[in-house]
Amino acid sequence: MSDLATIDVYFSVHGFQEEDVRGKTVVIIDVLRASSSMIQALHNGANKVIPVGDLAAAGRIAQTMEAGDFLLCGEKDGIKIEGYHLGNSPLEYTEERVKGKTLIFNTTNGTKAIKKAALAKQIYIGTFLNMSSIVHMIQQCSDQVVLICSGWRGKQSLEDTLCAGTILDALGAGNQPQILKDGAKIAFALFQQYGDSVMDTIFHSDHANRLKDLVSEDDISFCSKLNTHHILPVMKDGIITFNHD
Ligand code: 3SL
Repeated sequence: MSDLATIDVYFSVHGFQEEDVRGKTVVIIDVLRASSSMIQALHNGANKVIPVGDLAAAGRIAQTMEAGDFLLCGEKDGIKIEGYHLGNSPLEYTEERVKGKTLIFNTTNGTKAIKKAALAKQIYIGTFLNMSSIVHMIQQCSDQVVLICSGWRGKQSLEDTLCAGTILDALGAGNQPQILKDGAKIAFALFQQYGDSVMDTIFHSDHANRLKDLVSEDDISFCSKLNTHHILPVMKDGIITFNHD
């Protein structure tokens, strides 16, 4: 990063205004589970991901495509949306299901955070899964960087903030980087508290508790793994594809 660039962390979709990210490089974090599912889908050969903010937008895009070329994907309150092909479990996004397909993705918080960050110069998708690719990108970046935690319905969430803190720890090689704004200092402090027990902390988070009766525990373990996917999903013109790190 350049000496003048800074890193900040915003804690939920409601925690920033569209203008706050204008011209900046943004990483959208939704550990449970939208970012993790998108990363897994692209890793398994999905052609592209089109994030949308609501049902109507998803329907409009689907109407412009050939049946068989796309999958409608996503959840409302953790549950697969009626009539959709796939929900929001990363474990559903197997090569057999997604290879060569366009995924139209609609989720409660994650895709809304992506859409709200539209004025950013660059938008990347990050989680624990592709942490090293995100860290590498930030190290090369000369822009102001913002890590946007998707949170839950306008509130902060432990797993997203811990993910942001883990990125900051990796950037500082174990020390607090010099260039942090207050939000980033808070995320780094959270990492210092919980960084030694990421999976256990996520299992005891409010979001994991909410999902407990709806999804398999395997989803939570999958999303808590570090550096399993060496890809860097990036959004251009509303479409997410990826570069290999
Ligand atoms: O809010 C979202 O975008 C989802 O990732 C939430 S859930 O894990 O599917 O409940």
